[in-house]
Amino acid sequence: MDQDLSTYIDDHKNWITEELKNCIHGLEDIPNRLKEAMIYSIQAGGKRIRPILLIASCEAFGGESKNVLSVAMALEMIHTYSLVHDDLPAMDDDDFRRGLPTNHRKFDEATAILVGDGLLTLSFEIIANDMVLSNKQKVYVTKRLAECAGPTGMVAGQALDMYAENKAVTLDELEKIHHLKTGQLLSFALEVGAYLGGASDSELHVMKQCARFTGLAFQIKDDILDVIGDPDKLGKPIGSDEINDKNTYPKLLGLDGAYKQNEKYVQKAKQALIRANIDSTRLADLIDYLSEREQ
Ligand code: GRG
Repeated sequence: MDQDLSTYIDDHKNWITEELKNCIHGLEDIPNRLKEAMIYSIQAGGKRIRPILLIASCEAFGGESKNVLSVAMALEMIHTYSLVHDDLPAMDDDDFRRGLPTNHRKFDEATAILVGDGLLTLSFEIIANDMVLSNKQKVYVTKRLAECAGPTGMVAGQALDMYAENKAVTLDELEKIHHLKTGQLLSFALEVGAYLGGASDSELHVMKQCARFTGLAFQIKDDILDVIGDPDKLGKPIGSDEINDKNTYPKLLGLDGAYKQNEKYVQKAKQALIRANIDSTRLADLIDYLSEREQ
């Protein structure tokens, strides 16, 4: 990876992580165990790609990173909540996340549920308390965050994904699931970053297209990494006893087909950036990084 991009990612990752930790450390009147469990998942690693995309998108339209810090943190809190809940026994029932015991394994199931609830609500609180955003900006950000994360966004995607388990889905159905489940928070990052950076309505329209293709490319790469890590997941029939029952791009398209689809969406996302007519080198590099990442 280009040294400049690598430094940009590392610097922002460290900054966001510090601010998230400080935010939760600073909460008063919160039960110790809940605080400890929230900090555990917030600092357990993670690429921080959503806040970094939000900041880069804001900067591409002339905005400053410090002005969108609370929104970037709110977005990462919601992402973290979704992972903590996704790992629960009632959902994916995972023992490890980011190389560490999942929240409910380290603490307990009820605490992990409350960690997710706490992070979700805290995200809206920090936007409401932000001293830099105007009230108009707060309303826009809150509305889009609720839409992207809620029951017509990420939560809908998670529900559709669960209900599709053990069933064969078409490519269109799979894209819908991923567009909602993974794509919505990534879309929020690119769209709302642009909005807060001062993008016009037509620029926002183009950034939404860029966001859609970026989200799909990200998910396809996630599926590819999953299969590369465990080739048994490729090609076994849905419903087979031997394998997990997830629908993935490599399962529908084959590994080569999934790589090609990923590349197609990366190109479409970058073409949208060109149409936005901004200095988008950083964003284009980040989109490449997402599709080339190894974890
Ligand atoms: C529980 C409401 C609810 C939603 C969960 C996003 C999600 C919805 C579940 C996660 C399942 C999953 C592993 C999806 C694949 C794509 C994805 C979101 C991967 C994790 O995101 P990264 O790679 O994670 O940004 P890090 O660890 O880097 O933060």
